[in-house]
Amino acid sequence: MSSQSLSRFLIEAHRTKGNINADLRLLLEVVARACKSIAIATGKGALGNVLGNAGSTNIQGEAQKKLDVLSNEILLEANEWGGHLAALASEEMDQPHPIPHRYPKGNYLLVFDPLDGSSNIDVNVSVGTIFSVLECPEGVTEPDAGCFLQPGSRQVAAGYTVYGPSTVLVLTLGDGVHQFTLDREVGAFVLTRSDILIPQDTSEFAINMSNHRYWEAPVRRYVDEMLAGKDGPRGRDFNMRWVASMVADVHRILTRGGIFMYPMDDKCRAQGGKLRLLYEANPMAFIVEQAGGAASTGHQRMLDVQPTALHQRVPVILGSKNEVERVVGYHRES
Ligand code: AHM
Ligand code: MG
Repeated sequence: MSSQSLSRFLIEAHRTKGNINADLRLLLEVVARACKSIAIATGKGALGNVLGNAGSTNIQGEAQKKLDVLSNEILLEANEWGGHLAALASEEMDQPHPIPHRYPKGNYLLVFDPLDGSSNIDVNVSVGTIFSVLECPEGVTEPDAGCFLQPGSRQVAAGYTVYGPSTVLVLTLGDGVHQFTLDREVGAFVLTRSDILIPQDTSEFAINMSNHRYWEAPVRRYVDEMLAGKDGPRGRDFNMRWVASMVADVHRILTRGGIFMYPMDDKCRAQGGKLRLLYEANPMAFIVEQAGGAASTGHQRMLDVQPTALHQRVPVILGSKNEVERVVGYHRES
């Protein structure tokens, strides 16, 4: 069977299935092209003088890495002139980036975490890009931050890339989840898995265990029961993994199942959680649900959360459906 490129996949989604239009097709092609450039930059490592801090901080008060800044610029430059976007927003920018007046405007809003897991850059562990596509509210020509405050259920597409041993791009258009692997010789993303399904049950969990004493009772109960293994109420052993790059942890779950949690805890309570709703939690929740999994804050389906701020944070629990439902059940009981 001949291999299918991302371009062909998108053309067929447009022409045959009709689930995207020409503008959305262009948008996704452009994001994928920008991700190829980011893959090249991250791949150069110390040789490209891209490691280390940029010497600046972002709106969240986090020190920006050189690659955070570079990846943000790559995505901005690639996307602002194509005529498919009304505005862009990013983890690395306080406010949305308007489309310069010299370019035509389109109807979509793009929001992204340009380089997720950036604490892993300098130690040569997988990082990635997360993106979400929304429609610009009708009649708005100069979108502000308020235009981005749409629940995740309104996303028209979402995806992420992992810059790991290979570069993969995982995409949903609301019609299943598909994985493309970058063919470095040809310079094209090639379809390598379609209609990905997350197993409903799992024996693997991902959480930053060092926060154990800060967690709330339901999460502590859930994790403690897994740690008790064969001797506890679950009656079997569990395995733990934590990459500290959400993209890599979620990708493992899409590959062999599992549950990922960055729950509410006493350390992040004041800011509402650790991970960001619009460009981390929502795109991943859309992908995970489309792959048959579940995503919740512990109290509410992630995709139903009504955002109130561009850089809003939320507790995140996602992955294999039966395990997510168990944690949500423990929240309900408490
Ligand atoms: P970032 O977007 O600044 O890289 O932060 C998000 C990352 C996630 O990828 C990851 O799950 C989490 O932060 C790791 O947090 P911790 O350092 O507590 O393990
Ligand atoms: Mg991130």
